[in-house]
Amino acid sequence: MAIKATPQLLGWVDEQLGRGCIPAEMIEAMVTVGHARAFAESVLAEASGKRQSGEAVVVDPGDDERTVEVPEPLQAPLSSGASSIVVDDHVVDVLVNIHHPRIVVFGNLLSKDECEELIEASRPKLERSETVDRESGGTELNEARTSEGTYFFHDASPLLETINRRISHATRWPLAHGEPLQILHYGVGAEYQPHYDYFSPEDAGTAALLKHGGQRVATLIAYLNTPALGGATVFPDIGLEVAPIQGHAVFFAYDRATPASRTLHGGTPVVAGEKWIATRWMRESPYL
Ligand code: PD2
Ligand code: ZN
Repeated sequence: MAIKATPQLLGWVDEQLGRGCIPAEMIEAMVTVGHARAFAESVLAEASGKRQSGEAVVVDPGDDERTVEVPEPLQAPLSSGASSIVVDDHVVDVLVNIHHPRIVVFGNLLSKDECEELIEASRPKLERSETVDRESGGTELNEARTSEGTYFFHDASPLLETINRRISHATRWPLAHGEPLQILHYGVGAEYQPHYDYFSPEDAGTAALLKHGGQRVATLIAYLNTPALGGATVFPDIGLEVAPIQGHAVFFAYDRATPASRTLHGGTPVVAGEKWIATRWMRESPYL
């Protein structure tokens, strides 16, 4: 089945054509950002056809393609801004900054002591992880997620308050929009197969999940230890692998709940040792 261009992409091509841009250069631009050449050519043909026939390109996205405001962690791009930011008196490094999709890899977001304290607080509470049941909006056991985990509310302890406040300030997204901090523990062979973190508009259970703060718009995964081997976080759509290093974190945002967000991501199997992470999912509105 042919892939359909999003209204945004068609609108962009239409706008560029209106400005007199050269079609071959626009195809190259689309290929550079990751579109297949055949797809880029078909988008160009569709937009040109509409222009020639006088048909307006409708840029207004349908409900499924609705875009929302998302956190923007950095005030300036790395090329002109600083490679570290000060968050609550804590110097955090900005190691990688990707614009489309929006991904930032932070170094030293958490200290070694904070990571170890979080792990020790979690150990007695661990239970086999579940995933969202797409039909009911509840949770279920799933072979795609073979970790064990637990969660903490914002104010569970002074440590939790400090960490959640730092994540809120580093991502410039309100504290109240964060879900409880999830702690995950993976043993050898455990993994989290590629998935999207947003709730799919097609799933029957989504309406119930959206009642608590609306759609998820961003994720921050902090690494609480450095696995001996394996356990990278991968983004297959863009060929990115993030090394799990104690104290570092990967942030990514999704302004639409569709694969066009290009935020498919997974945790690869741990090959040796173990992996501990803390995940903060962020909602568009206060999480209640
Ligand atoms: O452990 C990871 O690397 C991972 C990968 C994908 C965690 C999550 N998703 C998550 O917590 O959403
Ligand atoms: Zn995830």
